[in-house]
Amino acid sequence: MSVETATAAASGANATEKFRLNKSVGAQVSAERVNQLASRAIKALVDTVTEEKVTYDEYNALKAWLIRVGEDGEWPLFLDVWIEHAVEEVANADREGSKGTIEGPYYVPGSPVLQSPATLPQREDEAGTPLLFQGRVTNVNGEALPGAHVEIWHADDAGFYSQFAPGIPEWNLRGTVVADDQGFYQINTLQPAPYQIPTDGACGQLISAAGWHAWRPAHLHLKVSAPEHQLITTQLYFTSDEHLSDDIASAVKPELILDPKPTADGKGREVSYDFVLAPGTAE
Ligand code: MBD
Ligand code: FE
Repeated sequence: MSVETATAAASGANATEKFRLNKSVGAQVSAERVNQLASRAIKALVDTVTEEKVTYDEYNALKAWLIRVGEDGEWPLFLDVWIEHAVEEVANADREGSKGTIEGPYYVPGSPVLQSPATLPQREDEAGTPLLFQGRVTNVNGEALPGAHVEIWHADDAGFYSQFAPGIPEWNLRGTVVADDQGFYQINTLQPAPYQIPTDGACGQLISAAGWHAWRPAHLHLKVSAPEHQLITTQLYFTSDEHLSDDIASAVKPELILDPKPTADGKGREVSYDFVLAPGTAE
């Protein structure tokens, strides 16, 4: 058996492959709209060159770096870390109900369906502090949404995601939890670790060349949905995490910070969070 290590190229290749598989490009975009957006984006780069007097050395460094982003499969990572937060804010600016934030590159649809109260799939010796995460899913009038789906995925205690880092069981720390007939959900899992985006690929190269850091605060990813309601894609963070105020992905919002308390048995932590879904269709 070969010993696999978590490389940027491997996790980037997985993220690129999953994107191709799961996110088919939907609506056609009109020539008018493509012209508007492409012209504006190119102009932003051209203005940067002109105003900053970019040299040929710098231009070639950019070219080499862009080629490497593709080779490392890091376009999903690059876009989700530096651009998606703005797309999410535009998309959900007028939506009622709970706040959302970015999906990021590591979502996989079709995780095991588990009735609440549920325990997420995990290894026998899964490391980490137990976390009981629970709450209620309602509509904007506070009425229960029985059978709502609380899809959750998160990194393990070492900061790795199943299906993107090697050697982790397929659905580890991923599940689709079905709320009970009063909209309550209860999920037993483990405290995720703060997450450092891969440092050995093109994105890591940019981060170190610019003197930035690669950290995201520890987080749970969620998609919460119910029939005839708008699906919410969100993340939840943990109070006193040192990266709440400097998330590399700019995806923290004050409404998304949990403050778990020790459980009665002293072995883990528990926290409640309610989701409010706006009327509408899934996406
Ligand atoms: C992550 O886990 C993540 O959530 C985002 C947005 C980017 C990279 C890794
Ligand atoms: Fe993440």
